[in-house]
Amino acid sequence: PSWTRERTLVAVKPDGVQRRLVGDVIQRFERRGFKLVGMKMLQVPESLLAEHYHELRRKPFYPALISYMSSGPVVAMVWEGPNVVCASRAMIGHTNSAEAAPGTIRGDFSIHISRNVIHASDSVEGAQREIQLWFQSSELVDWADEGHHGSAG
Ligand code: DGI
Repeated sequence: PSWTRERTLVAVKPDGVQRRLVGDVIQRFERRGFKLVGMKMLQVPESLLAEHYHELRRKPFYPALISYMSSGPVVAMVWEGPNVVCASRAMIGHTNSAEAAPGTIRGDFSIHISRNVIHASDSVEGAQREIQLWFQSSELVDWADEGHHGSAG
């Protein structure tokens, strides 16, 4: 491809799994034209969450965040495509659900920042770090895009 191959980590959080929103999330990313290259369901170990949310460790909401993220399984995915990091942040919407625009995942499905349904990496560097943290390289599939999905290119 002409674009440098960009990937991002997306995770449907425990509330999203409980509410059967996994399919809707996948459908939005597929319809947009992004390519799924990794996916798994897991009960996220606290050690992984501690690394994932390292920057937030001193925030007052951190213990509640870790307990929420440990409250049930998560569906983690790696999506690939041009500007997928930036595009997926726009698709998930503002961190604070109250400010998330209708049409975004959070804007359509969430009313509170502490139950905001989905995670997506917020920078290209962050995405690389998170993908390495959440996935073994053997869990990522580099499949050929044969152009059957209808979008150009
Ligand atoms: O990348 P985001 O998930 O949009 O946002 P982030 O990396 O700043 O924060 C990670 C998660 O932590 C976020 O999805 C929800 C939670 N969080 C962030 N700020 C607050 C918060 N939870 C509460 N209760 N209050 C906050 O101010």
